[in-house]
Amino acid sequence: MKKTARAHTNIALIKYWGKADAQLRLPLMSSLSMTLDAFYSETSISASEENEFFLNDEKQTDQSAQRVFSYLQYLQDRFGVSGKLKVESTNHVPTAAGLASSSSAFAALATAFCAFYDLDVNRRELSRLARIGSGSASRSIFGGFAIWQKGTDDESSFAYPLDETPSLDLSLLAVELNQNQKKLPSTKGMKDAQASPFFEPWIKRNDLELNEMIAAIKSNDFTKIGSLAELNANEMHAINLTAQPGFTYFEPDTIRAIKLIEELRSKGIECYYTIDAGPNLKILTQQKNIKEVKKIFLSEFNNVNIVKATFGPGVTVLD
Ligand code: 2P0
Repeated sequence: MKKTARAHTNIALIKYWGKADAQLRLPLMSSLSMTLDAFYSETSISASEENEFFLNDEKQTDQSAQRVFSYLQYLQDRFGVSGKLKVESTNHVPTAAGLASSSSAFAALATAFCAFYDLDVNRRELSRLARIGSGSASRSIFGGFAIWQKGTDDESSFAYPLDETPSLDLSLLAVELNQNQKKLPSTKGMKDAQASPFFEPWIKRNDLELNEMIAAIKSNDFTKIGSLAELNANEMHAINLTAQPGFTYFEPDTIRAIKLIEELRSKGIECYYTIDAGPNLKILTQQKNIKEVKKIFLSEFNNVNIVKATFGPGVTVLD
């Protein structure tokens, strides 16, 4: 018997960037994301003679396999089930997009695990299980806009849907400026960032920024959503720069791209950016401006890859 689940990647508009509990992956702040249609992971679980992990048809034996196996062991202990498992995962994320993400991977893995053992879990519990695999995965259980409320313990830290099928005209352009593998894993980055003198003030702003974003989404206010997302991302990167010692995910092309977006805005082409734990930008824009934004980025940068996405669905069991 084999069970397969599909989960889509999400991009945070209000970022998760700090843990209160590393084991349980309890965050220091609530976050809000957009699930994307264009990028997803499909993961199958079946019984096996030994634990095996295949990613895009290649058997993995490195740290990524260890992370998957120890997560499966955690789930087996939690539910009192056993057996060796074969995990086969395919990332439908254009490698060019620089969007390979643990959010879709662990959401699909948690869901395939529950389907394989026929466990009766609702989506809230699924979100809690995915969270323990990777924080951002808690949000990929849901489509559209999802909020991960930070909570105070395993029980109370989960994501829930804000609007799974938004009618808002909002597209995301994933711009791959730099194909270099990120040098600083986000787990370490978010730990180091806590040394910034601006970390505490940022955490204090979390409720305010989250509520403003929720209000902007409820009123379909693209301008407000875009500006708030850009501000929140810049706050996260400001904290990295001011950690002791400071660091940044930005590359020279990241700054060039930020300036290009400012230039586009000054010409009346409305677009905003958000940036995660890497040098690439995700541009938030609307249908009428996609063509122009793409054209200008393609003419300013050599070899840039741009992939368009909009709202995607929550996790599903395929068979
Ligand atoms: C987010 N990021 O909210 C933030 C913004 C990157 C920047 O969640 O350590 O892979 O597995 O819980 O979820 C990336 O971190 O971290 C992330 P772990 P995760 O999307």
